[in-house]
Amino acid sequence: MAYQASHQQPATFHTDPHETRHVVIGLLAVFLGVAVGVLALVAVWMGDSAHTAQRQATAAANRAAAANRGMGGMSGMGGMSGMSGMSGMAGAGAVATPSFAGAAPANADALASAHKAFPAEIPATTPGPVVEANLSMSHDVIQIAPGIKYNAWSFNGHAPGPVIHARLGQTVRVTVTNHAPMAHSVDFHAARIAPNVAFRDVDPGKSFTFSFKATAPGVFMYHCGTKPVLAHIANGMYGAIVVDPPAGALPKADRQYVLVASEWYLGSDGLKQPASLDMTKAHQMVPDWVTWNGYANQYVKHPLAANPGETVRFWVVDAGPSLDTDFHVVGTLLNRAWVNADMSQFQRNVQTASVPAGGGGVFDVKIDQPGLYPVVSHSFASVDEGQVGLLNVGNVKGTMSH
Ligand SMILES: [Cu+2]
Repeated sequence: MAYQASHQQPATFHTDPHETRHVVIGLLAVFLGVAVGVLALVAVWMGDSAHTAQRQATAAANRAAAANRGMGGMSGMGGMSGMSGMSGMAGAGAVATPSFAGAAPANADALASAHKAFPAEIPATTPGPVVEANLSMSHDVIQIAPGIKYNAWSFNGHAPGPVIHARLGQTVRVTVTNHAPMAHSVDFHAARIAPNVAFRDVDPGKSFTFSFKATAPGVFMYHCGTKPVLAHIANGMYGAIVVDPPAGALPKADRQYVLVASEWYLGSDGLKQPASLDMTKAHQMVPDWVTWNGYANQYVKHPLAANPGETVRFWVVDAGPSLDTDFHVVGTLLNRAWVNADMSQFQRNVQTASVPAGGGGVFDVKIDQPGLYPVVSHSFASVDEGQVGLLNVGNVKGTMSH
């Protein structure tokens, strides 16, 4: 009963002016002493911060130098073809190429219309205890925007790679076959497995199989984990795996779409010749293009569809390599947001939900009014660089004016 004891002795006040002066001087002295101590601590902290900043700068320079050495190793392994996915080394003092954002040939609109959009509809699950994920690694010229060619490294010839759809408790058997001129690997975020074994480098011409059990529901990234990982992801080696929770565990969805966000860092405009990765831009995180499912604005010309009143579920992965996605659907709220793809709970009526690089999120919208609803990252630089699609509710005509 300490609080009672403190009230047993009423406080007394000194009224003698001399004593008051002594008390004030004493308090002042104590205050100054404390202030000097605090200043000393601040000085020490500032010195330490400067050291930390210097250490971080040195570490960054070392990482960049190591990345360059990694590139050298690749060119040794793969010759010119191995190097074709790379330009603009990231060494100290390296200067990024200018921005090629928005580059477009004269017939860009026709090319956008003719482009076959990456299927965003979730693929069917596989019956039985095992899901086969066959991933072929290769180096291919792909298109990342109308008329923009890119020297990609890919799974199954496309970036993103195929969407894998598993159910909780199924075994995912992954077979990677390397048709590329350099080593690659695959890292599944949905797996609980020793990475030094399962995610190991696979040499050119070789094949490797490993299995893991899908122990958690959600949507997860998979990607090449070969060093430098920044380059392998930036060049297109990523995809999504959806793991369904048990039947009936989630509210019913009428439509389900999988969207993989990623950035592209180009060493040239990619109009005449395919562009290759600019590692300096990648380090600086200043992309030329940002995309849903690997191609700028593809769902503007080829919108995702829904009927009024339907629940549409988006399974979203942000492949990065470095930027987050701030998921937002213009004209509505996210009725349910399983943030970070934690399927055990959802938030309601969320305006924008963050999907971190290397992470996922699951979002439901239910739109009653027919119209065109843009699906964006509300980090709007990314919209300007191509990360926008349309959800066409009720098969309305026309397109967005903004
Ligand atoms: Cu790779």
